[in-house]
Amino acid sequence: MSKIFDTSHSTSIEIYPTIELCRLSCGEYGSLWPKPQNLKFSNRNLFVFNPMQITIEHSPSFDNHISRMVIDTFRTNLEHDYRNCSKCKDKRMRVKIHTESDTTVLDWNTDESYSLKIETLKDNAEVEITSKTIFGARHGLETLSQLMTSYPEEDNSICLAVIKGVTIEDRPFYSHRGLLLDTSRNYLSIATIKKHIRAMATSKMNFLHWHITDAQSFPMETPSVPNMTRYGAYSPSAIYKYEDIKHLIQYGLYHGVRVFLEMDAPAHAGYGWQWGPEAGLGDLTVCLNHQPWRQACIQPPCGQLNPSNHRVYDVLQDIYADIIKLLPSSSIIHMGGDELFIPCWNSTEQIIRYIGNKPRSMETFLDLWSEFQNEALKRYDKVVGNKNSPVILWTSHLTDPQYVERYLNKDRYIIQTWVPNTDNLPEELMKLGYKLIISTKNAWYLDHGFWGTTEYYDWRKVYDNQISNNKLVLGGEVCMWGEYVDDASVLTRTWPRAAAAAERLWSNPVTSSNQADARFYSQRQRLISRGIDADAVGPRWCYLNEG
Ligand code: CP6
Repeated sequence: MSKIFDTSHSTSIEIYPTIELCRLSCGEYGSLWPKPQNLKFSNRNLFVFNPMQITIEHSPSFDNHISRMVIDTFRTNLEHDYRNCSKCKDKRMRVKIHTESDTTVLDWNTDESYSLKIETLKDNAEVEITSKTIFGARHGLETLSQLMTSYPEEDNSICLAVIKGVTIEDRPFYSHRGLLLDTSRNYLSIATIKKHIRAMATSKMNFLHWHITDAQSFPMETPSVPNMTRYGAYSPSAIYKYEDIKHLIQYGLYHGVRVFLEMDAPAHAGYGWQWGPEAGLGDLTVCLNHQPWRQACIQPPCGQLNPSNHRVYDVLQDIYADIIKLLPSSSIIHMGGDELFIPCWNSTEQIIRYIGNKPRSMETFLDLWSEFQNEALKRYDKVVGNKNSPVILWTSHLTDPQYVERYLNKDRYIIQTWVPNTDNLPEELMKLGYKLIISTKNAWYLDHGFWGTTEYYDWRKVYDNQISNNKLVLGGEVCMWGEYVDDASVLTRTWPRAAAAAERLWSNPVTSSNQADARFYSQRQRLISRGIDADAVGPRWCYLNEG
């Protein structure tokens, strides 16, 4: 196993003790992000103690590999350097964690609630964290770390300070609090993806939607089909090795983040699939590099899978089998399903022949698309070994309210909407009983504003995007499409704006972003102190003078 904790990221930042200390105890919610559902301070004063004197006790159900890594992260996040603080040598903190279950399954049914209590008597801060699952306990530790800050003494030794008395009862409003990263348009290094995971954990986000392949490149190593990366990776070093993906999925769990993969199909598939003819399997992908669409290669069709060639399903099955071996026991997959460009299939001779004498109408092509989706699902189920693991699909013509019931089983498919918040498609799909994940196109598309004519969404717009509180809405996702970002810019583009969505999804506040300024500045500082290159929120003056 490669090294999980890399402490090299702890940049030495300037510490502003007065500001930091005020942030802990000033304002209704201190510097907590996202704000908890219930919080009561019983003593807002600060207890200064020795970072070397933190003990953590836990129930046996919290004693597994993941829990140990969770505790390690907690320690890493306490931004002090373990230099003994002389003034408060004997002041200590004792943390007790009570966790009911030792399940390591993180999905939409996982209970992430926790309660946290701090009481301070003379030389001792007693902390109690109670939760149903280790994921709830992790949130409790995250909150605890946000109730602390480093405290430099005059002799240059560094102590910690914590709020003396507080009681918190907390649980997420939405169970899906996601971020989409796209590693096909531009490759992102494993180190960058890990930073995103750490940033997500800092804001209690829990689903990383890894849009790992698209038409432009196929960087996912699939041992059963080595041709995919051989033909599809930008370069031999721009490949996610099988073991790296496995490692990242684990790394996610240590941070309370479920990593799930999307291999987009049947559109958004091109590079990686070109080897069919040479291998005697015929065309697996069609329209790749075709005029006149090539110029518009940032959008499809730069390739779509060929539904008239049933060998496509054999390859899909092999890839699915590889993916499933990577996943934790419960499988969650995203099958894409967005932006099929019918003129591509309609201009491909073998597909026209396959359709035979059926009319070349919209409905005929939707039937063909649905045939593709059903067969892909069958192959997936075959390798999973059951027929009930959830599958996510984007909204498309297949999910039009007039067709959706004909094509997609609502007990099986979860639909991810990417329409603007003025569109009532989500409402219509809920009326039909579909579960949804919301990615509001005019608020939560974090790539916007850097290309085309679209607007940039500042953190207030991200924060103030209220979504339906219907039970069928599992939650939402902010999207960082990869056309115009790579390792050099993706973190600043994503953070801290994604954290604004995190509070929307965790707390679903009735207040607006205007009431969140001071805490949002703090959260950005916190990301920086944890080694995440989060963008500046505004002039530093605001950080020093607000709230
Ligand atoms: N890539 C994929 C994309 C987009 C989608 N799917 C996208 C479409 C329109 C805009 C932004 C992104 N780049 N695979 C749509 C879900 Cl404006």
